[in-house]
Amino acid sequence: MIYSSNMNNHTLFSVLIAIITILSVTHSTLATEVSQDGRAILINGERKIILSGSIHYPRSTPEMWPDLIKKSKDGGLDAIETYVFWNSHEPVRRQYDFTGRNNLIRFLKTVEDAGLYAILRIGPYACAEWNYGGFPVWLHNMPGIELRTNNKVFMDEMQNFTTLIVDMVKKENLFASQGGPIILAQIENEYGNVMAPYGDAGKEYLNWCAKMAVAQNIGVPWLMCQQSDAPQPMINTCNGWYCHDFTPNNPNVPKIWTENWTGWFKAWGGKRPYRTSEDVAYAVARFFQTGGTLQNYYMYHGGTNFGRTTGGPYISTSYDYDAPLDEYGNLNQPKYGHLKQLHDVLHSMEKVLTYGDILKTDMGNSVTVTSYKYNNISSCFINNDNTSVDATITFQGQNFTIPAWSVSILPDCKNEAYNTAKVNTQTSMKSKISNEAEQEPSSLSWSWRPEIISSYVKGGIGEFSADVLLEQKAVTNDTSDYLWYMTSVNLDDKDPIWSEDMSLQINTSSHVLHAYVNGKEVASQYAQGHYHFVFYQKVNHFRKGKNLISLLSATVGLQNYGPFFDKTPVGLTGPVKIVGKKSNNEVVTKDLSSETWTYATGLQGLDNKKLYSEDSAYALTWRNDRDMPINRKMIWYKTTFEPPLGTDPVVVDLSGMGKGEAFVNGMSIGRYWPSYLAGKDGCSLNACNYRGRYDNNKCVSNCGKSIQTEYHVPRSFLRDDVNSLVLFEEFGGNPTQVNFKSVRTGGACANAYEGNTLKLSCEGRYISAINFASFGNPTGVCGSFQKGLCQGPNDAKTILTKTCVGKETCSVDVSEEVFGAASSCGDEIKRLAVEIVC
Ligand SMILES: *[C@@H]1O[C@H](CO)[C@@H](O)[C@H](O)[C@H]1NC(C)=O
Ligand SMILES: *[C@@H]1O[C@H](CO)[C@@H](O)[C@H](O)[C@H]1NC(C)=O
Ligand SMILES: *[C@@H]1O[C@H](CO)[C@@H](O)[C@H](O)[C@H]1NC(C)=O
Ligand SMILES: *[C@@H]1O[C@H](CO)[C@@H](O)[C@H](O)[C@H]1NC(C)=O
Ligand SMILES: *[C@@H]1O[C@H](CO)[C@@H](O)[C@H](O)[C@H]1NC(C)=O
Ligand SMILES: *[C@@H]1O[C@H](CO)[C@@H](O)[C@H](O)[C@H]1NC(C)=O
Ligand SMILES: CC(=O)N[C@H]1CO[C@H](CO)[C@@H](O)[C@@H]1O
Repeated sequence: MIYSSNMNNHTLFSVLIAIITILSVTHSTLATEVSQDGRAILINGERKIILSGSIHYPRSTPEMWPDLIKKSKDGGLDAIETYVFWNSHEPVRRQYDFTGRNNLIRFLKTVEDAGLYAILRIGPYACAEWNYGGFPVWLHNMPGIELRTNNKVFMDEMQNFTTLIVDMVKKENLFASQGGPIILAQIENEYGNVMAPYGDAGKEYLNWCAKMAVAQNIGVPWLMCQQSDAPQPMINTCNGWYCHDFTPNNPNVPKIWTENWTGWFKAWGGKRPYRTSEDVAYAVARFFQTGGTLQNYYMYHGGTNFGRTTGGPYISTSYDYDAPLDEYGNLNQPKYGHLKQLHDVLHSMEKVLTYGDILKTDMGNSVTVTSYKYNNISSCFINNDNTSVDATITFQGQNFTIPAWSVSILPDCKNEAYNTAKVNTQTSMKSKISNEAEQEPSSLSWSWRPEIISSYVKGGIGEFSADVLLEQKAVTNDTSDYLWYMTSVNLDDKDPIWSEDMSLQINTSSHVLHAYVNGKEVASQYAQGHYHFVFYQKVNHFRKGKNLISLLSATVGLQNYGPFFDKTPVGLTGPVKIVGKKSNNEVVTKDLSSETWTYATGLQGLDNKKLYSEDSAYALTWRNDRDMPINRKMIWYKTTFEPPLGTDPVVVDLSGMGKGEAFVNGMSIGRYWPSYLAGKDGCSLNACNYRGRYDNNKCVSNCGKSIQTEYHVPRSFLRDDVNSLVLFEEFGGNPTQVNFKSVRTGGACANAYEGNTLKLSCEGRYISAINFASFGNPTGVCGSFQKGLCQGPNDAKTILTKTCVGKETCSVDVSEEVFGAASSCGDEIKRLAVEIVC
């Protein structure tokens, strides 16, 4: 293999030449050689700095891909990385889907057309908050299978799918060895984090993965992330919040960071996690300071979990991830711009970082100078890891101040080109504009119909029966979120449990459980973040004779992480009991777990009749009368709307709704659950302090609120004239507040340091006014800036008004030449604070 690490440079070179010769005979496009050594990935023999970002193709639309990828390139990325999502491509065994959002080849070609590299994580296990880790649930139900271990049934299926993907990609000449964009591929994923419980079988499986991958003969190196014992020639890589302390398991492979988490995902009922730009930049700069040469942002664009693709349980439909590009593909400023500046500086130092000699000097108190020397070039990083105290150090006769928890980069070891804590990029504020086409939410007119459940709750009619409680995935293959469990029980007043005070007690691994007795609703409960809960509810209407108990179990995304995550049960795990309390307080229970249970998969309207579908045969069964039910369970609502004008991204605000699934023109835009509010405590009123180690609980907002009231409706789902919105409401809601909005930049703020050029932009609109501008030591935060004690003599507001108002973008040098000498500021580094209105 060309990337075998035990070859010397000379052999490597000859092998490469041989391969290029072979390839150039078969293909007209010129092959790109990808190899590696202890410092970096080499492209055509040259060591490279590679900045990559994750974009998962099914989380946006093919119409969005060119713009997302162009913005990634403009943001200074060299490569786009994606998983391959097995369950989207092979929903039924040997029946494939590579259309629309699943068009992997079109996505890779879009990356190629933009002139970027691609990193293909075939997995096929995908650790991405994706339903069931990307495994099709039919796989789980194959006889004799064990997932992610030395099991022939599983390995045959994994090899079959991996080979299918590799063959498709090869056929289109997309590997770099064929002249295509893919420079690296990945097999398995973070298996090292979970391997121990699998014992020897896990180790055997890992070795098999490596052999199977190598045999695919793709001509570019394979990665295994979080795998300290990755067999050669797999390159093991690091994932995490920080990776500067990581060392690969082989001195001849470079230090690669495959997942640098730019933020974190959101969960229903949870608070909103975010990660500051200062801290992401700090983590990246520390990685390159300590010899890293390839790193990937997880995510660069998070996007949307359309349909039922989200993992779980309880992961939200928005997968925004606080990434540099927001859910809709807009720039998330200042993160995008602050990282772009870092990328530009790192690229400018590519040669010295990949070929230079490294010298580390400890300056004490958590300050280190790392200098890189190559020929006559010297470049330096100075980091201050102290979490509270800024450091002033003297280095090569010059004084430098390094703010706490920051890295300064000096491409010539003399002048600071970048400091991770000094954000010179504007902070954009998104405003949501109501739909001009529909003036008021109340102008949407709704029709409705009930979901028909009577055959289950009154008739107990299902598809088959069994004398046990069955696990939900085993019955449904996850073809629906819903499974009915129904049983009959005879009661009379001689029954020991018969009493005035009878309850249902159900141990369940359902994510949501709705209970009905004798056709009448009892209650709906859910687990609140856990995988298992006990449903408990008093039932006043048990009767003498036959009683029908109908339990509807719902999933909200299947478990996708952890050892044996695939075996996490869902559905009624039992026991199911009737609990009777006698007047003397004696408690008697009747266990129904081994009664005869009748099963029915799915809901009639949702899964059989597909009432959301544009060409549903049931179009005439909707009612337009004035008696539209509000806050009632199991109701369908439907309306038509004209889309907001323009090209800005569109969202539908589902405030007032309970829980369910939403469809636009027959396409699912995902599950919704705006009624589930986050806990009230834990949000700080102050901005998050970026200093100190980050984790996903450190910076949260949105306490006491819904994690997601707005749902992305991709423009490509919409027609110019009339569109339909259909809501399946499971818990009860009121659609009269539902409305469509477009998302645009409403304004921006900046607080840039002297010596920088500040770029201001309304991202496609015009700057209409300058609300505030001051050069000196202004105080306050965006929205409440105030002039400081010192400032330049020229009126900053007038200067900015002249330069910027009426333009889409403008640039201004933050300097005394422009704003006048602010000598009263003394030694303090001067800043320009600006607030613009779009
Ligand atoms: C589920 O998948 C298994 C294994 O592929 C298959 O045998 C079974 O028929 C499927 N069941 C349903 C309900 O689709
Ligand atoms: C996958 O398995 C099917 C049989 O189920 C076989 O026809 C097909 O050739 C296999 N594909 C690959 C790429 O091995
Ligand atoms: C380094 O050397 C090269 C060639 O000798 C020269 O062109 C270049 O200007 C020098 N750079 C610096 C920073 O001295
Ligand atoms: C930061 O520096 C201060 C002052 O030198 C010192 O007291 C403190 O222990 C340091 N803290 C950390 C976390 O490095
Ligand atoms: C650096 O700082 C020290 C201590 O504050 C001071 O004595 C020295 O003059 C400074 N050097 C330069 C070049 O400014
Ligand atoms: C059912 O849940 C109760 C309450 O959490 C627990 O005490 C009991 O052990 C559970 N029973 C089973 C069989 O899981
Ligand atoms: C999945 C995983 O590796 N998580 C780790 C990521 O890094 C953070 C902090 O470095 C750890 O706390 C997580 O366990």
